[in-house]
Amino acid sequence: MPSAIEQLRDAIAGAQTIVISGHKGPDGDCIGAALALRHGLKSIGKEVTVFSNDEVPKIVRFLDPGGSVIHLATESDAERAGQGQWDLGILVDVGFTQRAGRAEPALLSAETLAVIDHHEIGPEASGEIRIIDPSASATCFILSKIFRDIGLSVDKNAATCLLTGIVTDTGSFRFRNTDEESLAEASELIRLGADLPRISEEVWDSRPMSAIRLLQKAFYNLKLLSGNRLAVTHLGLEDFVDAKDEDSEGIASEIARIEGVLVAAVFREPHSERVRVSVRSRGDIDIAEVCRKFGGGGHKNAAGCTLTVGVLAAMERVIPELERCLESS
Ligand SMILES: [Mn+2]
Repeated sequence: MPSAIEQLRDAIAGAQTIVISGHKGPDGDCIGAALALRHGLKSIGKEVTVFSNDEVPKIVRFLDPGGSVIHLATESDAERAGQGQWDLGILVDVGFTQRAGRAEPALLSAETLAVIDHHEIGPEASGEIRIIDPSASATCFILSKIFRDIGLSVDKNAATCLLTGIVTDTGSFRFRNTDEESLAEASELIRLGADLPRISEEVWDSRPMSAIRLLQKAFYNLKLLSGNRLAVTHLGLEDFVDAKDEDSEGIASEIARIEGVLVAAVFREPHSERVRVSVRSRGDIDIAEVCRKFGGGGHKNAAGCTLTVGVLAAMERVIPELERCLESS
């Protein structure tokens, strides 16, 4: 029985057309992984298409100056994409095709589907080929480790894409998932030409004013609960008139920085009655479990969920669960 890595290597070797997508609400890891694969696959002559349910977030747009990621904005885009006959589909940074949103039909139309992910997803994950390692700091870390084994070579551009995923998912090597291996892999990627100063500049130090305004509002709405161990804030529909949801990226981590706070949650309603909740925790407090109760998921210390109610109703439902989680740990 060939290993999953061997299976993917063979599937790539045998494929001419390849479709790639990450999850809805793409982040640096998911876009970095998709574009690194695109670079590697194109350099060996494959026809590669990268789809995304949502636009590439601004912080990682520098990875795709040619705009190669195709944004599937409507259901008819999704349908058309699903008619392309792909030899191989690759889903990155998520375990279920459903979470690829409008890119799902394209992935499902592929003859073979591979999944590369670092989330805790269980045996019911999508794909015939699964390369899944929940202990990995980032999907880009996994990908970087296996890149050569699946028949691809890491050029400068691919190295920058891969390092971007590791940098964003580890918060520039500050989060608890930062391990010796991630640092070693990052070092190897820098040796291969990855541009770390550029990544840092684009990812952390190029925030649009609209994002700072959201942060301002989030701090204004900040409340400390459960004996100052739970920090909660919210952004309502009206706060997103001049801002996009991606502008609220990073607010949860910002709130979680407060001394003594063990759990931090941001509730935001960028679209009416669709509240996205981002939760961060410290130490052994597993907030992914709380998010799973609401149909979401993630990692022990960084997770999220979406509720189809207004922002205040979402807070009423989730906050007691977070308080319970704090009390029991
Ligand atoms: Mn990731």
